[in-house]
Amino acid sequence: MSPITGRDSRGPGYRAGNRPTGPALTGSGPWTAGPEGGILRVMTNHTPAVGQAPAPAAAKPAGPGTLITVAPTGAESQKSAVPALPVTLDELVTTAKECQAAGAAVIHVHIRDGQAQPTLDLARLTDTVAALRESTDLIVQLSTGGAVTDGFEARLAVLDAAPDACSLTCGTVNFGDEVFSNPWPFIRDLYARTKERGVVPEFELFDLGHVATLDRLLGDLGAPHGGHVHCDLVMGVPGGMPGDAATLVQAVSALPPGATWSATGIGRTSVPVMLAALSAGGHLRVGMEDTVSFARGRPVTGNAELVERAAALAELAQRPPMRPDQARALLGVNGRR
Ligand code: KMH
Ligand code: ZN
Repeated sequence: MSPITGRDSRGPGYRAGNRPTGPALTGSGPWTAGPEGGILRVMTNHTPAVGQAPAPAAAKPAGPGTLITVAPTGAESQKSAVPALPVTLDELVTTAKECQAAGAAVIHVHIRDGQAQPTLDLARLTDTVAALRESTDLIVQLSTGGAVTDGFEARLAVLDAAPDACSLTCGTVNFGDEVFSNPWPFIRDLYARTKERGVVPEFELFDLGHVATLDRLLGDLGAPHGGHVHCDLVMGVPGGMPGDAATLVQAVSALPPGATWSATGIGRTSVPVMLAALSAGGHLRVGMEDTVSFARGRPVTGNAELVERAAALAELAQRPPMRPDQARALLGVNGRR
């Protein structure tokens, strides 16, 4: 994901009229807000006393396998500048098959229109979900973040394409010269809709403050569909948390008990974040949404080589890539609908 787009992207403020009309959901599960949990606990973890080590990681250590998510396209890079970027449905399906063979279990999907520009067109999204299901076993996770120019109503409507899973970003963040807008009412409505529709959310955390919002969300509305909390630390966005090992350890220590997590580093933070995540017991996200350089001065030739590198490092860490069925069990993703 390169947040340098040059497009005018001042997002609209969240309007009450955008809200879905589903029933209010009451909190349940271990995330009830209160003195022992919720925001207070997170704030405590964020601010160790001077000279004191950070609290030990509360999130669940990864099991024997590594969940690899591929984010092949994103909404920021232009096909004209990055010819290897998959932008058509055929290119996306080809990449998806290659990435599954290389060790990916989840695909995080942004789509493009006929001019290779980002779109949230529902018919295209629905066709994309069907095509990926037809050709791969990957868990299909649609982006609800879209592009910084996308409105809240269109981002909520992504769930109408009935994916297995979706991203759910837990707060607003500066995004290069732009703003990726995620106000609380939108987050809450999106989360409620995931529960109504039976879509498993992945909580995307671009900054440490987003963890407090995740705690608030779980406290207010209870556990996600599938019953398991899985987060993705998106690190190194200009305006978000930096992509380094110290920040990763801090963020992981603040996650809700029992949560699993992956991490992705944007641009040149890709490899350091991957190594830090593996050593801290986390899972991995890689792909051309997040980096278009394989190494300094060497453009990525395709998503599969990023997945291959992640899989090789996971093997080295003695936590080999999970198969899609193992990932479904971990994340609580139902069988095919
Ligand atoms: N394209 C970014 C503005 C997501 O997919 O949920 C948002 C993003 C996060 O990529
Ligand atoms: Zn994305």
